[in-house]
Amino acid sequence: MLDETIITRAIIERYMDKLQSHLEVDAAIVGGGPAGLVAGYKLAQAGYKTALFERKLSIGGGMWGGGMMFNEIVVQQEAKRILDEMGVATRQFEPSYHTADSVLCASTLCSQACQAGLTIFNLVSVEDVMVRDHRVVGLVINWSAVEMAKLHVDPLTIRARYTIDATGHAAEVVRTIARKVDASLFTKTGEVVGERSLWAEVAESHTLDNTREAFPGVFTAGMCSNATFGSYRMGPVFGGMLLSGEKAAQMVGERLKAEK
Ligand code: 48F
Repeated sequence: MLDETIITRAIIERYMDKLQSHLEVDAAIVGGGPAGLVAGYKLAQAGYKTALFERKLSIGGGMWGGGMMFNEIVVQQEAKRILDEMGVATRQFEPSYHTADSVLCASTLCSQACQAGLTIFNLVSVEDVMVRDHRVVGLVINWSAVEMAKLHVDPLTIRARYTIDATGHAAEVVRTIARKVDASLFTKTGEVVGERSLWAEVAESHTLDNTREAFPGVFTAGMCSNATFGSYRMGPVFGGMLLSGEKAAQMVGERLKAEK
C-alpha cells in the first residue's frame, strides 16, 4: 500500500534537510558544466562541504551536445587522466587526441561528483552575491522558475567561505560583482574583459592560467575563466574544462586548509 501523503512528506523533509544542512558551506560552485563538476568532485573528495547550484534541470552544461550536436567530445592527453580517474571510457583518435561519448561523460561526471559527496541543487539560479569587508561571503539564490517567469519573489541566501564561478561563457557571478560591487576585479581592466573568438590551442592553455581568484573569495573555473580574464573560446575540446575544475578545487582547498 502506498500513501501519497507519505511520499510527499518524504520528499519535502529530505529536501529541507539537504537545503538546511547547506546554508553554510566551505565551497559553493555556480554552474554544473564539466568545470564545476570536476571542481565539486575534487572538493567533496577532499572532505569539504560543497554545494553546486545549477540553473537548469539537467547537470552537465555544454557537454551533452558534443560539437554541433554530434554527441562526442575531444579530450587532449593532459586531461585524459581525469576521465580515467572518474571512470569515463575514452578512445584514442590520433596520438594525444581522445574522444568520449558526451552522454556517458556528462552522466558519469555528475554521478561521480555526487558519489564523492557533492550536493547538487538543480533548478536553482544564483542571482546575486553577498559582500562583506570587500570579500564575497555568500550567494543569493532563487528558483530558476521564478527567474524564468520573472515573478517578483525575493531570494534566499547561502553562506560560502569560497565561491567558484563555473557559469561558462556567461561568467555570471563575476559579472554581477563587476556590476554591483564598488570595487575592481583582479583583471587587467578591473572589469570582465570578455571572451575572444575561437582558437583551441591557446584557449586551452589560457583556461588554466586564467583559473584563479577574480575577486576576494571568488575563483573562476572553465570557460568563465577566459571570459573573465579575456581569452579565446575553444569549442568542443574539453580537457581545459576538466583541468580548470581540478585547479580551482586545488586553490580553494589550499585556502580552506590554511584558514582552518
Ligand atoms: O557552459 P558550461 O558547460 O561551462 P564550463 O564547465 O564548460 C564549457 C563547455 O561546456 C563549452 C566550452 C568548452 O569546451 O566552451 O561551452 O565552463 O556550464 C555552465 C553551467 O552553468 C549554469 C548553466 O546553466 C550551465 O549548466 N549557470 C550559468 N549561470 C548560472 C548557472 C547561474 N547564475 N546560476 C546557476 N547556474
